[in-house]
Formats: sequence, structure tokens, C-alpha cells
Amino acid sequence: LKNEFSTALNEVKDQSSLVNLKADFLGKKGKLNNILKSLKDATPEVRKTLGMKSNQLKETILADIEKKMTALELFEINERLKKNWQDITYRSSLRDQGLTAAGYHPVTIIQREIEDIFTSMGFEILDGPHIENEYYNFEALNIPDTHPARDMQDTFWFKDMKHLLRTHTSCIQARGMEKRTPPFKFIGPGKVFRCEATDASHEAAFHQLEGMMVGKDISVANLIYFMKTLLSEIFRKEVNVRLRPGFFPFVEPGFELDIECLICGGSGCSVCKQSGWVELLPCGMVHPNVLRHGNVNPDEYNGFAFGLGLDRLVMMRYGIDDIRHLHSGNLSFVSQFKTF
Ligand code: FA5
Repeated sequence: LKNEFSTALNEVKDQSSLVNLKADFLGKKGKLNNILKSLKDATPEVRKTLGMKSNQLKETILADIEKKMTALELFEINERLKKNWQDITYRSSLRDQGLTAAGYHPVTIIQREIEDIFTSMGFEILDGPHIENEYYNFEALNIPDTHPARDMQDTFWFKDMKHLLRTHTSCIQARGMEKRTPPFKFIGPGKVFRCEATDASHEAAFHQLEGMMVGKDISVANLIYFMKTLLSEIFRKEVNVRLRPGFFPFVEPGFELDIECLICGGSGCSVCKQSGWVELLPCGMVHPNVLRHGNVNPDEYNGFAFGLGLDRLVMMRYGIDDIRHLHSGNLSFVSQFKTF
């Protein structure tokens, strides 16, 4: 019976035949039971030995069937995979099936372009946590506890009143400085959060791109050079900008670099609040207290920093007249910016 089983097992090619084979040998009316039934007239000794042997055989058959079942399952999965195999990196195959390839979000497209511009000028790219503590968001940036500037940015605080969702990417300055010795220069793009009402140019979650350069004898002229390079590379055409004094506790002097609104051409619209100008790129020379917090000696080194409003830059570049489109999740909106 053992040999008979082995031959039959070798011929089994799929799971259902295996189930049948099992019934054939071990089922109620199966071959093994038939032998056991025929033992009822045998002597007690014969019954005992044959009984033991048939139990052993039953165990062997069960083990073999289990092994074969696992092998068949694997085989069948592999066969199915071979038939349904699809190269999802092969775009035209997706297009053939009516599926369109994904694209980058416009904020990502512009962020990558800016990263390329700055890395080509020797800047590093840094990241930082969205959940910050109040030291890096305020204290290290020369905004002590009682300073009214804390109210300039409406903050989402955690219950412990020690942690918060970062209100600007300037925390990346504070963290970046700690781990470096001058000279250094880096940018830090990312999401920031403010408890603000939304309108055509304001969101509660938006993107900024921080920049910082620290070294010897850095001047406002250096700062303006980098800002101009950034804008001319992004727009590839003359854009009207204006520089005016701006107050931020972490820079001195501080500036606001505004761009003439490209949605209305400067005549006034909801994005520029009828002013013809959009606040885009605040910047300035790093305050000595900020350098000190970053273990940089302000008598030896100085530097500049800027905090670009990335969503607004994207709006100006593509002529988007409401920031809320960017976060709408509307596929027909974002698919206009496909890069491939
Ligand atoms: C800051 O956040 C400073 N940390 C920038 C800075 C960095 C100054 C380094 C000096 C040196 P401000 O709050 O103005 O500054 O925001 C910077 C830019 O982010 C604005 O010019 C604007 O373009 C953008 N921005 C601000 N609030 C919003 C908002 N609610 N929605 C969309 N964009 C915003």
C-alpha cells in the first residue's frame, strides 16, 4: 500500500487531486480502512502488529500529503504571479490600460528646483521635525517667553504647552547651527502650521523654505545676490520686487522682499489684497543672539537668513489665484502640473 501511495502521489499535479488522493487512502471507505476492517477475523497478534504498522503508514501518508500540499500551493501562487505579472514602472503599459501616470505636486516641483539651485551653489539641504519644542521655535530665535513676537504667529500648542506644531522653518536654522562650525550654508524646506483663518493667500498648513549662510564678513549685498539668483532662476524673466524694512526678532536688520503680484499684474486682486504686492521672502542679517544660541561667536562670524513662502511662490510662478487649490486634493487641478 505504501508503494502504491508513493506512485499515486508522484502523479498528483494539483491541490484538488491531492484532496481526492487523501480520501482514497485515508477516508472512511479508503484503502487503509479497508485493510483495518479485514483484520477483524485475524488473530490478536496479527491484529496488533498490523494495527501498529497501519498507524505508522497513516502518519507517513499524512506527512507526505502535507508536504505536497505546501509545494503545490507555492507552485500555484508562482504560476498565478507569472500570468498576472505587470511592470508598473513601464508607463506605456499603464497607459494602455487607461491608467495615467502620477506626477509631482506643484509645491514639490518648485521645491526640487530651488533645492537644485542652492545645492549647485554649495548649500546643504536640512530637515527638521514638524512637532517642535518652544526652544527651537522661539527661544533660540531670540523670542523669549514674554516677547510680543510670539503672538505674531498664531501657534498650535500641545496640551503640555511645551510642544507645538512649528510655525516657521526658522527652527531648522536653530537646529542646523548647533551641529556645524562656520562657515556653513544650508536651506531647509518643509511644512509649517499656524492657527489662522484661510483666504486666497493664507492657509493653516503651508510650506516655507528657510535659508542660512554663516561665515566671515557676510553682507546684505550677499543676501541680495542670493535672493536675486533664486528669483531669476525660478521665473526666468524679469519680475518686479521691492525691499522694505521688516521686523523679525531673529534678524537685524530685517527686510521684507515683496514680489509684484503676477496674478493681477499689480493692479490689485484677492491674492495681494488689492495692494499689487505679495509678501514672499522675508530675510535679514542673523541677530547676534541667535548666533550665540547656535554656539557661533558673533564677534567672529555673521550671516544672513531668509524664510521663503513656498506656496506663494508656486502661485506666482503658475498664476494660481487661490492658495486653497494647492491643498484641495483635487486631481484635475494637480494633474495640470505633471512633469512627465
Ligand atoms: C517667518 O515665518 C520668518 N520665520 C521668516 C524669516 C526667516 C525672516 C529668516 C527672516 C529670516 P512670516 O511669518 O512673514 O516670516 O512668513 C514667511 C512667509 O511665509 C511669508 O512671506 C509668506 O510668503 C508665507 N506665509 C506666511 N503666512 C502664511 C500663510 N498663512 N499661508 C501661506 N503662506 C504664508
